[in-house]
Amino acid sequence: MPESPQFPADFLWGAATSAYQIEGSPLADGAGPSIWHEFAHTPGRIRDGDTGDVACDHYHRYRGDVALLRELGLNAYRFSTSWSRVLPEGRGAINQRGLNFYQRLVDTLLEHGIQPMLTLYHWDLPAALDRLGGWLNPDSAYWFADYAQLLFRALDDRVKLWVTLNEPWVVVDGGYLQGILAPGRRNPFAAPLAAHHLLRASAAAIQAYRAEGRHQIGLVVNLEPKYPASETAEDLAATMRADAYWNRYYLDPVFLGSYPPELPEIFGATWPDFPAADLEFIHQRPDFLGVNYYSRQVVRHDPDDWPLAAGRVRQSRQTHTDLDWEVYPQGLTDILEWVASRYGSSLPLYITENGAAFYDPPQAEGEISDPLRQRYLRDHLRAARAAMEQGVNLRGYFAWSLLDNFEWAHGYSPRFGLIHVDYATQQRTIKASGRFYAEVIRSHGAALFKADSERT
Ligand code: IFM
Repeated sequence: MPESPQFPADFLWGAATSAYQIEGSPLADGAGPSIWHEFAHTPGRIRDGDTGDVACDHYHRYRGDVALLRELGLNAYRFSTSWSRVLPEGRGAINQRGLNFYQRLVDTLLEHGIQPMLTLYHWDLPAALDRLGGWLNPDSAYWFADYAQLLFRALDDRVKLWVTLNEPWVVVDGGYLQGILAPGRRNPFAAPLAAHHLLRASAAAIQAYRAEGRHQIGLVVNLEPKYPASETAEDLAATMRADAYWNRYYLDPVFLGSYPPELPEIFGATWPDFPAADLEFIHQRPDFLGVNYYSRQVVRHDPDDWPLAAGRVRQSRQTHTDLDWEVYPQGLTDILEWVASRYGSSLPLYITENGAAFYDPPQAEGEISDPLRQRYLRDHLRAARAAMEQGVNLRGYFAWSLLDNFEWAHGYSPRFGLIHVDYATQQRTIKASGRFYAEVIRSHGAALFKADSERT
């Protein structure tokens, strides 16, 4: 009997990666160093002293990796370009060999019938620009727009889905406020400025795209729904602060033209008085929004939590991943419905990342059984489908990640891949979750709703 499809025929079934996390060879063929190259080479910054020098060696193995995407039946692939591969100094002279790498990658994807979604910035700012202040320099918006325009001109004939920034929240919180990610600053005065210039940069790239691009450009944010631990006024207020900081900070200015009112309260004296003209400029509606979803937060007022006073209550009865992130599929339905209701139900949405770090070693026969990841995938895809049934305009899903890869300050120990990577040999092995995803794609989602015993 034919399986009844659960997702539209044009739904994008993808997987996501980013340049520094998989490519390796960060300085090859004339590329310049990025802040992540320098940060990873700073002793003590990354677990076990890991770096992205080799990573998954995707820079040399991309053809094989695209063949794996094809083998899984994916029709879309989200990747990022490394700014300093293309512009070693961040601006000025072009490194044609770096640009050629992305031309070859896109051509190979298209030869295999896989639609590229290209992210222009997934955290790896050219180190030369960081020396000029990085995202603290107001000119960073123009540097970014110029870099984006170079990529548009080179690839817009083949790339139909563009993303300006990946997760500006993480760039700012990890890189400028907490100092645990590149460039490693811990400065409450810097964070709101970096956030503001990132938003200006995204708007400048959207404006540049509107002038000459022919397809669609969007923004990708990481969202985490916030639920109060109790109904006390303190917990409810803490939940609102956490929601403003995590979820509305990078969306309200873009879609509504203003920052959430809680932010000046959170940042206190370090919150600048931003010019109204900047907010007008930032207020440019992208063609779509990418949502990265991993977990939720149950919030309790906690004066020791800086800067939000909004602590996380661990839910001991729930499964947690190797990074101690609670597995909570319902949160995906909730956050998608929230986005649609707050920013407009016609806005096309993609789940641009979703996945879990679980370590499952290869078995003797070379198989890799990863039941917790498989269940995570199944339950989150079901949650996505539930949101669609409530009217959410969801167009695609990208699993994080295609391959096990460099998980930033955690190094290589957390494994998110649908495909296992043996870092000593670079051998790739499709995990059981990857095979399951292939079956889901082949059946247009019907396999998600079969009882485990029915699946082949
Ligand atoms: O690996 C990261 C990715 O670079 C951005 N989003 C979250 C993933 C898992 O932490």
